[in-house]
Amino acid sequence: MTKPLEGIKIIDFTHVQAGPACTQMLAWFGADVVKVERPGAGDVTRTQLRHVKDVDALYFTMLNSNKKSLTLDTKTAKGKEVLERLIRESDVLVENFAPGALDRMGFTWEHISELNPGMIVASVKGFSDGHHYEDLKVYENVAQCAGGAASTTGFWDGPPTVSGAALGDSNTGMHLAIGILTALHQRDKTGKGQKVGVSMQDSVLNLCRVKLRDQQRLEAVGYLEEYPQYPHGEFGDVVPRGGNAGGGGQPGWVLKCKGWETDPNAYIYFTIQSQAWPNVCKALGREEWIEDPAYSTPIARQDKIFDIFAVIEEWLADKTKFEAIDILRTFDIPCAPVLSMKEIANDPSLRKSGTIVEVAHPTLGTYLTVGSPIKFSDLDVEVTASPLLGQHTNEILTGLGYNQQEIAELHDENAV
Ligand code: CAO
Repeated sequence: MTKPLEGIKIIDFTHVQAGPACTQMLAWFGADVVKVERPGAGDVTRTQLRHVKDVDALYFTMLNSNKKSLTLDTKTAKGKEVLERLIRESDVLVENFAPGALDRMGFTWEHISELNPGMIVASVKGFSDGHHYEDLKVYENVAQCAGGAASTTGFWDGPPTVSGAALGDSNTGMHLAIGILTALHQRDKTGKGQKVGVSMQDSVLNLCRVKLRDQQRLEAVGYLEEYPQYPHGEFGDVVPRGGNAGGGGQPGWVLKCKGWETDPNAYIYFTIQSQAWPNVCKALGREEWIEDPAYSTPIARQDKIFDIFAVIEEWLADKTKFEAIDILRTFDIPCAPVLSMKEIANDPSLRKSGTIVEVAHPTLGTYLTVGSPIKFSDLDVEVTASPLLGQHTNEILTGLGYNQQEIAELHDENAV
């Protein structure tokens, strides 16, 4: 079967997480992704957080599957020449270097588009072009703080908190992938390439849209009725941290289940959605709350929402999180167990759907990774091992027209 992105050639000049997550996804969907790495060193994640000596770390293998690796020193004259050949016959160059690094290497947008007017140059930076912090180097948590996630995450009596989800890194990579596919689509119509830029700050903020909504509501009326601070607490002039409150109109909370004293994840998320309120009452055996005006509307419930959660926790006290969900699902109540990474790794449904996959790697052995979260009716996404450093160097150079002797010279001069 032909894969949707087959024939699209991508120069993958990315490192760490944000860029590699983008190009990995495009590789899954069939693009020919050539990861360009510095000879002898490669992507820093090959060695970061290793758990097997001298073997590529999971940090690398889980973000670079389905790619090829070309070692190339693009600061040498010969290396630049190889990159120029590669640019002439590729469709997309993706990079997430520090601001200005590609220019300093001599590969400005003008130079690249001169070499190949159809080229799409896609970049991740910490902040967008022209931003007053545009010169900053940025990592995950820095972006979460700059993008509004940290100030709105955590509990009101604690400090700003970052999420375990890679909102700054992988999320930015996903935004970039959308940008690249859009630019490819436009190129089909115009024949022209273009620059695509995504900043980590912007990508985090795009996921914090509801918090910007809340800032405006707060400024208009002075309170936010779905936050735990309402009606008993105080509001200042900025969106407060709301603990585990729902971000939308559905109040909810993380509630203790049987075993919470010893198991840090013996909890469920319970949502008191308006439409589900009669069923919540039935599940709890509190049918009298259905018609009681003190409980029957969301606004009536809000001042005693934590008393209601306490009643639900009483109900949960003799049920494991899985037993509780099995009961609540029969009442059509939106809820889920808080799953640990161990439970996720072994979840039969995630294995069956290909969201958790086992990959055989030549030196690391078999490891687990997250497969495609996007499912297609006409594409099976196969996840293959990440390349060893320089595994495809000679193959790619041959494809670019270099003969054996020239390849040997490139190696001798440490250009590849
Ligand atoms: N051949 C020769 N030189 C190479 C090379 C190659 N194949 N690949 C990289 N280099 C050079 C770069 O040109 C750069 O050189 P100069 O500093 O002389 O311009 C140098 O290696 C270091 O690149 P860098 O500055 O990007 O790397 P860093 O480790 O100092 O910074 C990071 C890392 C991530 C903070 C920075 O790249 C960055 O801010 N990127 C944009 C935001 C981003 O993507 N962050 C997310 C990372 S995931 O958490």
